[in-house]
Amino acid sequence: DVLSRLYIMVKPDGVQRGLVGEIIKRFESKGFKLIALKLTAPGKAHLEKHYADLKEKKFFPGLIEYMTSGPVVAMVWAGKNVVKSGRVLLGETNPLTSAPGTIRGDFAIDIGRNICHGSDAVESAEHEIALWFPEGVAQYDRAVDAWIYE
Ligand code: YYY
Ligand code: MG
Repeated sequence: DVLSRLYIMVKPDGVQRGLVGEIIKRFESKGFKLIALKLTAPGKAHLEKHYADLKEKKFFPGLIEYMTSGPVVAMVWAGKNVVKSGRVLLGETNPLTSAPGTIRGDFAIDIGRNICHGSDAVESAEHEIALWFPEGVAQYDRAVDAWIYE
Protein backbone atom coordinates (compact mmCIF):
# COMPACT_ATOMS: atom_id res chain seq x y z
CA ASP A 1 0.00 0.00 0.00
CA VAL A 2 2.33 2.82 1.26
CA LEU A 3 1.67 6.15 -0.54
CA SER A 4 -1.54 5.45 -2.40
CA ARG A 5 -4.99 6.72 -3.35
CA LEU A 6 -8.44 5.62 -2.24
CA TYR A 7 -11.86 6.09 -3.82
CA ILE A 8 -14.54 6.87 -1.21
CA MET A 9 -18.22 7.44 -2.03
CA VAL A 10 -21.01 8.54 0.27
CA LYS A 11 -23.95 6.49 -0.98
CA PRO A 12 -27.46 7.95 -1.57
CA ASP A 13 -28.58 7.05 1.98
CA GLY A 14 -25.53 8.78 3.48
CA VAL A 15 -26.28 11.91 1.46
CA GLN A 16 -29.99 11.86 2.40
CA ARG A 17 -29.15 11.35 6.06
CA GLY A 18 -26.79 14.32 6.16
CA LEU A 19 -23.66 12.27 6.85
CA VAL A 20 -21.45 13.72 4.10
CA GLY A 21 -19.62 16.09 6.44
CA GLU A 22 -19.20 13.42 9.11
CA ILE A 23 -17.57 11.02 6.64
CA ILE A 24 -15.31 13.68 5.16
CA LYS A 25 -14.35 14.74 8.68
CA ARG A 26 -13.10 11.28 9.62
CA PHE A 27 -10.73 11.03 6.66
CA GLU A 28 -9.69 14.65 7.07
CA SER A 29 -8.98 14.44 10.83
CA LYS A 30 -7.10 11.17 10.35
CA GLY A 31 -4.60 13.10 8.24
CA PHE A 32 -5.39 11.96 4.71
CA LYS A 33 -5.26 14.46 1.87
CA LEU A 34 -8.40 15.24 -0.17
CA ILE A 35 -7.52 15.33 -3.87
CA ALA A 36 -10.96 15.14 -5.54
CA LEU A 37 -14.59 15.68 -4.54
CA LYS A 38 -17.97 15.96 -6.29
CA LEU A 39 -21.71 15.41 -5.87
CA THR A 40 -22.92 13.36 -8.80
CA ALA A 41 -25.75 11.08 -10.00
CA PRO A 42 -24.32 9.22 -12.98
CA GLY A 43 -27.05 6.63 -13.62
CA LYS A 44 -27.41 2.88 -13.97
CA ALA A 45 -24.79 2.03 -16.61
CA HIS A 46 -22.06 3.82 -14.66
CA LEU A 47 -22.97 2.11 -11.35
CA GLU A 48 -23.07 -1.26 -13.12
CA LYS A 49 -19.48 -0.61 -14.23
CA HIS A 50 -18.49 0.41 -10.72
CA TYR A 51 -19.91 -2.82 -9.26
CA ALA A 52 -19.12 -5.01 -12.32
CA ASP A 53 -17.41 -7.68 -10.18
CA LEU A 54 -20.70 -8.26 -8.31
CA LYS A 55 -23.01 -8.57 -11.32
CA GLU A 56 -23.68 -12.30 -10.76
CA LYS A 57 -24.77 -11.75 -7.12
CA LYS A 58 -28.44 -12.01 -6.30
CA PHE A 59 -28.37 -8.65 -4.51
CA PHE A 60 -26.94 -6.88 -7.60
CA PRO A 61 -30.24 -5.47 -9.04
CA GLY A 62 -31.23 -4.13 -5.61
CA LEU A 63 -27.76 -2.68 -5.12
CA ILE A 64 -27.94 -0.80 -8.44
CA GLU A 65 -31.47 0.44 -7.68
CA TYR A 66 -30.29 1.73 -4.29
CA MET A 67 -27.15 3.33 -5.71
CA THR A 68 -29.15 5.19 -8.37
CA SER A 69 -31.86 6.36 -5.94
CA GLY A 70 -30.15 9.74 -5.41
CA PRO A 71 -26.88 11.61 -5.76
CA VAL A 72 -23.66 10.28 -4.28
CA VAL A 73 -20.59 12.17 -3.07
CA ALA A 74 -17.48 10.85 -4.80
CA MET A 75 -14.03 11.62 -3.43
CA VAL A 76 -10.40 10.60 -3.61
CA TRP A 77 -8.11 10.57 -0.60
CA ALA A 78 -4.33 10.16 -0.68
CA GLY A 79 -1.87 9.08 1.97
CA LYS A 80 0.25 6.34 3.47
CA ASN A 81 -1.64 3.00 3.51
CA VAL A 82 -4.84 4.91 2.75
CA VAL A 83 -6.62 1.85 1.27
CA LYS A 84 -6.06 -0.42 4.28
CA SER A 85 -6.63 2.44 6.68
CA GLY A 86 -9.77 3.51 4.87
CA ARG A 87 -11.27 0.04 5.18
CA VAL A 88 -10.62 0.23 8.92
CA LEU A 89 -12.33 3.63 9.17
CA LEU A 90 -15.26 2.23 7.14
CA GLY A 91 -15.81 -0.98 9.13
CA GLU A 92 -17.11 -4.29 7.78
CA THR A 93 -19.43 -4.60 4.78
CA ASN A 94 -22.19 -5.59 7.23
CA PRO A 95 -22.84 -2.81 9.78
CA LEU A 96 -23.92 -5.53 12.25
CA THR A 97 -20.32 -6.71 12.64
CA SER A 98 -18.74 -3.26 12.26
CA ALA A 99 -17.17 -2.00 15.47
CA PRO A 100 -18.39 1.21 17.07
CA GLY A 101 -16.03 3.97 16.07
CA THR A 102 -16.19 2.90 12.43
CA ILE A 103 -18.38 4.73 9.90
CA ARG A 104 -20.68 1.76 9.24
CA GLY A 105 -20.57 0.71 12.91
CA ASP A 106 -21.64 4.15 14.06
CA PHE A 107 -24.19 5.12 11.41
CA ALA A 108 -25.73 2.06 9.73
CA ILE A 109 -27.82 -1.04 10.49
CA ASP A 110 -28.55 -2.89 7.22
CA ILE A 111 -25.92 -4.23 4.79
CA GLY A 112 -27.91 -2.80 1.87
CA ARG A 113 -27.90 0.68 3.46
CA ASN A 114 -24.30 0.89 4.64
CA ILE A 115 -23.91 4.60 3.69
CA CYS A 116 -20.37 4.62 2.31
CA HIS A 117 -18.22 2.86 -0.27
CA GLY A 118 -14.45 2.40 -0.08
CA SER A 119 -12.14 0.62 -2.52
CA ASP A 120 -10.90 -2.77 -1.28
CA ALA A 121 -7.39 -2.73 -2.84
CA VAL A 122 -4.89 -0.35 -4.44
CA GLU A 123 -5.65 -1.74 -7.94
CA SER A 124 -9.44 -1.44 -7.58
CA ALA A 125 -8.97 2.06 -6.13
CA GLU A 126 -7.05 3.17 -9.23
CA HIS A 127 -9.70 1.58 -11.46
CA GLU A 128 -12.50 3.35 -9.56
CA ILE A 129 -10.67 6.72 -9.58
CA ALA A 130 -10.34 6.48 -13.38
CA LEU A 131 -14.05 5.59 -13.67
CA TRP A 132 -15.35 8.38 -11.40
CA PHE A 133 -12.78 11.10 -12.09
CA PRO A 134 -11.83 10.85 -15.79
CA GLU A 135 -11.15 14.62 -15.55
CA GLY A 136 -8.31 13.85 -13.14
CA VAL A 137 -7.57 14.78 -9.53
CA ALA A 138 -5.79 17.67 -7.82
CA GLN A 139 -2.10 17.75 -7.06
CA TYR A 140 -0.84 19.97 -4.26
CA ASP A 141 1.57 19.97 -1.32
CA ARG A 142 0.51 20.29 2.28
CA ALA A 143 2.81 21.93 4.81
CA VAL A 144 1.11 19.92 7.57
CA ASP A 145 2.42 16.61 6.16
CA ALA A 146 5.63 17.12 8.14
CA TRP A 147 3.48 16.90 11.32
CA ILE A 148 1.62 13.77 10.18
CA TYR A 149 4.42 11.66 8.69
CA GLU A 150 7.71 10.82 10.42
O1 YYY B 1 -16.60 -3.38 -0.37
P1 YYY B 1 -17.87 -3.42 0.43
O2 YYY B 1 -18.80 -2.28 0.11
O3 YYY B 1 -17.61 -3.54 1.91
O4 YYY B 1 -18.63 -4.78 0.06
P2 YYY B 1 -18.75 -5.54 -1.37
O5 YYY B 1 -18.62 -7.00 -1.09
O6 YYY B 1 -17.83 -4.95 -2.37
O7 YYY B 1 -20.27 -5.26 -1.77
C1 YYY B 1 -20.64 -4.01 -2.29
C2 YYY B 1 -21.93 -3.59 -1.67
O8 YYY B 1 -22.97 -4.51 -1.99
C3 YYY B 1 -21.93 -3.53 -0.14
O9 YYY B 1 -21.38 -2.36 0.37
C4 YYY B 1 -23.39 -3.66 0.17
C5 YYY B 1 -23.92 -4.55 -0.95
N1 YYY B 1 -24.10 -5.94 -0.48
C6 YYY B 1 -25.38 -6.37 -0.18
O10 YYY B 1 -26.32 -5.61 -0.32
N2 YYY B 1 -25.56 -7.67 0.26
C7 YYY B 1 -24.50 -8.50 0.42
N3 YYY B 1 -24.71 -9.73 0.87
C8 YYY B 1 -23.20 -8.05 0.13
C9 YYY B 1 -23.03 -6.76 -0.34
MG1 MG C 1 -16.26 -3.64 -2.39
